[in-house]
Amino acid sequence: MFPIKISPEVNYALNNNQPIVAIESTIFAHGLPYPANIECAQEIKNIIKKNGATPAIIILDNGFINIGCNNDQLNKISTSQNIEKVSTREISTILVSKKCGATTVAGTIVCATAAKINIMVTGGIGGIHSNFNNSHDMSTDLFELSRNKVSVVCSGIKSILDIPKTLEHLETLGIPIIGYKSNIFPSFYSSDSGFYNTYNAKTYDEIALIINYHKSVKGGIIITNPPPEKYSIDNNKINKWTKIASQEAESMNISGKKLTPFILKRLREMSENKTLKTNIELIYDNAKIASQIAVSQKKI
Ligand code: PSU
Ligand code: MN
Repeated sequence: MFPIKISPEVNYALNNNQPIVAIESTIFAHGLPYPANIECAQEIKNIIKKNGATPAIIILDNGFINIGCNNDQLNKISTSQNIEKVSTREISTILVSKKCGATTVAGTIVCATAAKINIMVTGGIGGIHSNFNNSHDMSTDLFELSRNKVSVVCSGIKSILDIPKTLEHLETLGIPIIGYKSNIFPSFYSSDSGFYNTYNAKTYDEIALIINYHKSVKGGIIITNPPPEKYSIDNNKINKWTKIASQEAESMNISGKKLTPFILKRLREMSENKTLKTNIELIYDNAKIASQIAVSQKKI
């Protein structure tokens, strides 16, 4: 059993059967720069509250999983340089070492499950890298989605990943990919990818019912939401910048956990901060959708 601290706000919601939305914290620790990260975190919490649910940012700190971190902890993960990225296999060791860690989608799913929260929000989930055949690099996010009943609202997968390979694997794992009012599987910064969701849901109630029926199966569902049209960036531009950044990373020997932060930083620079704006706006929209689905779930 994990040592868990639940914030009074989240505890109240759990005890009163109120909707709760878990929030991945790697976005703030490793995805967005300071001070955009901390502003984004506060705004996500506001959006979730405005839409009738209780927000729970999940982090690891001083030997505990914190479900609903406080402002000091949020400040720490947003400003400190040495916050660990916590996926499934890091959870127990980071707890024992009492270090501070931000959870990935996989880490958030595991912690949310332990706290009986069944929906979470993020920007983009992990998936399969294009060089999978050589590297075998596939995110634990897919695996945790397949064995926990936590649904994830996102705008697709990280922009550097291989969409068709990831979609194939999600099919193998039996994970439904439900678009909210959309047929198209988004490619994070862009509302189009040339690939499709498995279902286009017209209402939040419909998605809540899908989640309810899917309880009979081990595993969660993915709910995709494209970035708001106003902030969507042309896919060709993103692909071009990503290619340049990947080549730079290779020539600088940047790989593993350092790769995504490096590429995101270069995309920000090459796009003159457009990717940053899109990243933030899509998370806000995903937070709204996750809260509305969480509210709908309580009506069933
Ligand atoms: N999307 C991004 N940047 C990120 C991530 C997603 O644009 O840093 C993080 C998320 O926390 C996701 C994780 O769960 O990367 C997946 O990492 P890995 O491939 O190491 O499992
Ligand atoms: Mn990986």
